[in-house]
Amino acid sequence: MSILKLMATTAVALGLSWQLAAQSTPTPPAPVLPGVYADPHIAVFGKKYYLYPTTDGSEGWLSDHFTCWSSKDLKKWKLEGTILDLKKDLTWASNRAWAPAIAFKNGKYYFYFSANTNIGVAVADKPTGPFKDALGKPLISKGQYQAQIIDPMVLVDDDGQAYLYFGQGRCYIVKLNPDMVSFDPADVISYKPEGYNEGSFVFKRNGKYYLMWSEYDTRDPRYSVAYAVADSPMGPFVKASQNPILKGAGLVKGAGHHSVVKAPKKDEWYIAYHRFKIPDGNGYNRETCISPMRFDKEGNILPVDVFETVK
Ligand code: FUB
Repeated sequence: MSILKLMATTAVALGLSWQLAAQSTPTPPAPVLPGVYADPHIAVFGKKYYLYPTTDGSEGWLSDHFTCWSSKDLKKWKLEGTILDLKKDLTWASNRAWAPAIAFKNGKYYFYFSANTNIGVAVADKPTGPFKDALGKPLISKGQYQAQIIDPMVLVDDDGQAYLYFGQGRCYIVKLNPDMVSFDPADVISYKPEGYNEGSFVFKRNGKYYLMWSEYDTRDPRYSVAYAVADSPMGPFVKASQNPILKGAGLVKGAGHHSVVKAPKKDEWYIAYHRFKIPDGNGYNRETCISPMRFDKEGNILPVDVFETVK
């Protein structure tokens, strides 16, 4: 075969295989929130679900406020408005409003958030706010621990004890005091499972505590979610052998920084996460999606299908 003929045959073969690959890649579902929102923290209070995301759309994630969204079915989401405006509501930080988390205790809603790489806490009587800065200063300040002070998560256990998880680069864990806005620094422990980067999230199922986190950088298409399990909220956690449980596929890139919710009165679980916006997204333009999350009989989390939506 002449060189020219070989080149032509190879080009046809490559073209065909590209076409086949394009045809076999499923179309990604639409995001659940309109626009660019990331780090979604999902929760259920009563019969309503709530989402608390980071607002994307600027290089360096310079957003200065947090919004809240509500839904009865996890599919249609209503914007409840701005629930915390750093410029108006804080005296100690004015931007980089990132990765919040919500917790409910003693009739109050506690909103933990990253602001200019400190962690703060605000309190409200309703999940939709308005939230008021509880301390007038950060709960944890930049430089206080050997991690970037971002990405808080609070688990309130069945006995009412609350646990705070936070940190990028390393996961710190501590019991919160009953007031939900303080802790004993002497009780802080840290944990860095292989691959851990940021975005920790914890939930309890059948007496086991699942600590989940995101691996790689959020601007990396390989961004993904892994988990470890323990018998106690402070560990020791053992990383599951089947990881990651959430990652991009086909046109879905950078799927991560997630949270998990259980449907009331059912063993039905959903994972909220962000991915690069489709089309033309990147680590600063991400969008929020929700997919079902399932377990096997042993309680291992099964890989999430990023093309599956809530039925
Ligand atoms: O959204 C800003 C930052 O990007 C978050 O704090 C990280 O977890 C990453 O998702």
